[in-house]
Amino acid sequence: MKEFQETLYDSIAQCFRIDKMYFEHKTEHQHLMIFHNAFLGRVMTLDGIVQTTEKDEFIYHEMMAHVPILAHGHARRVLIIGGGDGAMLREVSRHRAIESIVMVEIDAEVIEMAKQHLPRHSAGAFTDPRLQLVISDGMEFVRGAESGQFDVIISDSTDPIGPGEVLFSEDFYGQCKRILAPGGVMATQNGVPFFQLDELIQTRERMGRHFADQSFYSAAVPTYYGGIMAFGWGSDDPGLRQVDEQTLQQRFREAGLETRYYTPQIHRASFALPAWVQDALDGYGQ
Ligand code: AG3
Repeated sequence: MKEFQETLYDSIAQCFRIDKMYFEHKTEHQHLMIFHNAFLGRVMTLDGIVQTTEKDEFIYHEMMAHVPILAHGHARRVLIIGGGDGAMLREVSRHRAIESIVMVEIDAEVIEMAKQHLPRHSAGAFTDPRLQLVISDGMEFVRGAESGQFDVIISDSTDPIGPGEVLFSEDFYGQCKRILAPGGVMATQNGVPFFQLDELIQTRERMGRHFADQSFYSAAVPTYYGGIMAFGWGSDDPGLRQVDEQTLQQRFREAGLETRYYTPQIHRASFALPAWVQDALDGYGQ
């Protein structure tokens, strides 16, 4: 029996049975694997870390796309950093009112292989005429981008190891803030606090230096082992985090979205952090 054992943490690991291997290759940037697991469906890993599975990807992608977009309320221009599997793009493109989507992925091979072996993730979204796909380092892209041009930025990154590390730097958050329009918001993948508390605190400090309102929201994604995953939140408008349920309900209905995890109630509740997480953050930044 073949198995994949994740190498994310030192003292503990999760293990998946590989029922069929679709693809395994060292790309220009990272080690990419796509395999089938009888329970999870297709699973994609990068550098030994589970990125996404067919069974639970909806939780992560719905929460990272719909929470910032519906909190914003009139987002027209969205930037996705990373997200090579195409599922973030799929969720963003479901918002008909969005006029342009720029997606910046460092690894062209991840996109190609995901289109081929993980087609349900993008579900055709790569042909969306509103999409401008850029193959580039996210950090370089934001450095070179014009100020004030995006309403929402979603950083769908790997963990801060390897090519994803710069996407957790203070410079990255500062550049994102610069290229957001007034009233804009950025959301980031920030790991599982139970195992990655230092990264949470670090993001609080680094992101908090650039945004008037820095916070986190969360969701439990089963294959990101260890309980809730934290999503970073940065905006200069503290009101975006406090949009009431009725307003969200109305925006949600108007957008005509059908979701499996996201609801306006979940949206509101996801900003409530467990006391031990809140305590760990207190005293750092905001
Ligand atoms: N990227 C986030 C993977 C995070 C895994 N980290 C962890 N378990 N701590 C997902 C990319 C999906 N589009």
